[in-house]
Amino acid sequence: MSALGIANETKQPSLGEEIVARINTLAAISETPEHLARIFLTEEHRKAADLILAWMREAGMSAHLDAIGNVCGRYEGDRPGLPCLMLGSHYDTVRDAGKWDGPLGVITAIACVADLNRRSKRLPFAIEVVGFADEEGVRFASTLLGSRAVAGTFDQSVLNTRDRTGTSMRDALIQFGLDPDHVRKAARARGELLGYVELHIEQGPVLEEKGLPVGVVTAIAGATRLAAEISGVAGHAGTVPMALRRDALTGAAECIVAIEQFCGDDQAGLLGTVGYVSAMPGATNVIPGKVSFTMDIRSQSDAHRSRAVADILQRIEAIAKRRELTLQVDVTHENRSVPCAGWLTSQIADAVAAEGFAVFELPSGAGHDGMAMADIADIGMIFVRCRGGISHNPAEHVELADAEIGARVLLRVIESFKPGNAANS
Ligand code: HGY
Ligand code: MN
Ligand code: MN
Repeated sequence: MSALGIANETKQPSLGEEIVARINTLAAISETPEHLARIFLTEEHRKAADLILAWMREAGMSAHLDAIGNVCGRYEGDRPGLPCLMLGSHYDTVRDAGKWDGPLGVITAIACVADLNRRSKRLPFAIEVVGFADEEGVRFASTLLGSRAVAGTFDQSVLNTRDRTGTSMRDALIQFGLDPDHVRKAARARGELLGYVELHIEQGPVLEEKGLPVGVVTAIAGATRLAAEISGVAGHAGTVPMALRRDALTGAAECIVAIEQFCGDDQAGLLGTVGYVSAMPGATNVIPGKVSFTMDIRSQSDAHRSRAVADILQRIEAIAKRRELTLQVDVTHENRSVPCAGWLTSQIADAVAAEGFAVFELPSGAGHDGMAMADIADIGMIFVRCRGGISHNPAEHVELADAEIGARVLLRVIESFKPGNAANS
């Protein structure tokens, strides 16, 4: 404070203030200013990576861009080369996104390391922070690309998938300055990681309803994503009688409503979403001849999800058959449910309690990079409350006080971290 009692302008902002400021700075890096979109292997990806790498270095980490475009920072332990506790989340977004989904975990982890660094505190293990380059799978019909590369489970065949403009992932990597044949260099070995902890917004309304700023995640629900194509016969809107039409779009519409009804009638919390539809040739006076749409089916139980996908396919096949349409369906993505490790969950719960909050455990209905990281490390997750449970929406919001509490919990998890028996097995 100055003699006049005015706060010194160089005062270190609180963790929450720093996090919120950086969330806003990162959100300005977008394909368009009106709608936040930061998509894999674009100019915005590059700008965001450069910014996050600079934040990592400022926090006392060595930092580099890896072979798939993830940003990776490392803060050494009390001697160099120790195995690490890895913290991370993603910095790509969906289209017309909120600014917290993904970046909150990356920025909070960096803020925690910066705090340790300011106190010159070294731990008996290293800390690594990873910002994954593609979790959402917006550009190519495949999700968790960044974390799969780190987990060593990146499927080389996805390099041949094309975005909606026809650019293959292989070419997009080359244009970005990366070598598609070297993606495997991003892979880490199980023994290098003591565990993986991800902080993320809840993306649902449960914590708000409970009046709690943070929650302890027990498991991440599995998901199946499918791409459907329905073909009928394109025709003249003014000449083909209604009874003689084979309209692909009305067929797709009936399928979409059937999916909604099937999932709505399910008593075990099945979720089904058709998030993308495209009709061809796409003119007011032409009966649609071909329609593509996606399906995203989720459940806490893998067995229930598999049965539901089979039942849904049976129903939409019957609709297509009755309407004399042909239906082609491909599975584009399949993730099993992933449990969080009990020993990490209990360390997170202890940190929440030590910060003075009730420990509340909940599963994640959304997918997260932890699903891929579970292949090489035990995982734990901290959820932070978001307003109205709204996510994948520009209205997504986290209060500064909750960002601060999330950071305090993560910092406590880091400083009290004890490797579990299951780690490195
Ligand atoms: O779709 C998901 O669950 C995640 O937000 N990518
Ligand atoms: Mn998301
Ligand atoms: Mn996310």
